[in-house]
Amino acid sequence: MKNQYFIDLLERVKKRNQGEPEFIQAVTEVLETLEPVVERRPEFVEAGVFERFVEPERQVIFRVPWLDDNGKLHVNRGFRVQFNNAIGPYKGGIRLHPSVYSGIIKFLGFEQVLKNSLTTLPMGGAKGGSDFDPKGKSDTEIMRFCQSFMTELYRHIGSDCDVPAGDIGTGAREIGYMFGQYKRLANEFTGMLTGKGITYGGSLARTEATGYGLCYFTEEMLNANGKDFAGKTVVISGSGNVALYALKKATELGAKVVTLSDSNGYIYDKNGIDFDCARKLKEVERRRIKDYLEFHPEAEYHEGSRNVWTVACDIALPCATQNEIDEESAKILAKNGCFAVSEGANMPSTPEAINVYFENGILYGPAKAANAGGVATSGLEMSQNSLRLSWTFEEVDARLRDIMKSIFASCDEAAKEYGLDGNYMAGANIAGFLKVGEAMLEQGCV
Ligand code: NDP
Ligand code: 2IT
Repeated sequence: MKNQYFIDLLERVKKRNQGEPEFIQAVTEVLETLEPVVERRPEFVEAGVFERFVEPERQVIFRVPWLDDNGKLHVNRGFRVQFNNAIGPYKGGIRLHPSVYSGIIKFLGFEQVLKNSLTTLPMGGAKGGSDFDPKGKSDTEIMRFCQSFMTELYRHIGSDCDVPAGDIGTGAREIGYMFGQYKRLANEFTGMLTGKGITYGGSLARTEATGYGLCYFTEEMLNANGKDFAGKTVVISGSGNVALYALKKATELGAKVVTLSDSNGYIYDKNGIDFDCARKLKEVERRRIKDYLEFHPEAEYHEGSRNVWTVACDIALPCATQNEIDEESAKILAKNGCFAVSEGANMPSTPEAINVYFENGILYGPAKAANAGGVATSGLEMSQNSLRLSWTFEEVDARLRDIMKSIFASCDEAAKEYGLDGNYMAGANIAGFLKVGEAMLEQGCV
């Protein structure tokens, strides 16, 4: 970073957010890529827009007590970080994973501000979650946790204020329990959560949206560079919501997806992963990915989730978690001839891995653009709830496809305008920031 104002600002962010490396990582990347903006637009500096941009508007941390099936009490910690509502109500998912702490929720909330801006829809950015581990819990334990979590969270959210949704560990089941509890506490039926079941206000295609959107964005990026998915070998990490529907759409677009993974290891199927089998195992039966071999004995299972990046591929779609591709893995991808990395997960590549992509001319689709299809479709769910009607799957999917095209175009154009042609990471950060920054300028010192 060369700009002294940004160097000083980043120092203050580091001091104020000690022990939160993921948040510092996200802010550093964004400030680095906004350097050309700060030089062209001094009014943002004069109005303190950047200072406000890196500081959440509100952070709530709360106790979540719940009883397990044996009557034993457990205490988890709940979070909601409402980062920025300059362009719309706060919006962003809820992560339930033992690794959750304020640094994770803050980095996700910060990224969400820019991502939501790129979607073209009026949504601010937020994130929430808990260090609760849903693995191995019964449905009744999950329900008691979700009810306790919402008993506090409900004070802070609402359809015109803050609209949470799913993320790691939070799917349709958890959203259902949280919705039920909110409705009971607030005595109102509104669209205060997205990712709801279809019978009570959910949108068709929301389940598929992040994975499908990732493939729509990636296909745009490939096409703009004279390439496409057809006939390509794809490596996908993760086997959750995003990974499964990325697998489905990439396969429909003519690619062969040869891997899926979980935190224990990965499967390799040289014939292409069988979507129906993987979906049933993971989404319906909540089993481990290695169980795929019971149905496809010709496939292989390898321990160690990071080793998935050693599988040779043309296109890599990381869909598990932050910092899952480090420098070493990126170098292996490059050596094996991978020409595109497009991110379904949030911040899955370390800064060193991103440098490797650029050094090797690998097309790089950054998370906040590439995985914005999930929240974009959440925005469409909010629109349908406000209209009190529901659109067909085809209509939502067509809107999603248009939004992903427009996100790619915004990233591409902003990168070109600032002399960074082909750097979609810089393009995403600049285009995402400009809309929020302009809104903050016009709204004064708030
Ligand atoms: P799920 O809970 O459905 O699936 C998560 C997957 O990632 C599982 O396979 C899980 O394996 C794996 N995983 C989680 N943590 C780790 C870890 N520390 N190391 C290795 N693997 C891990 O979550 P989603 O599919 O919804 O989310 C995946 C990613 O996509 C996240 O980064 C999320 O923030 C991002 N995202 C999600 C959106 C959505 O709409 N759901 C929208 C945009 C981004 P295991 O079962 O072993 O834990
Ligand atoms: O990271 C994300 O964009 C999500 N988890 C989806 C958020 C949403 O509000 O749909």
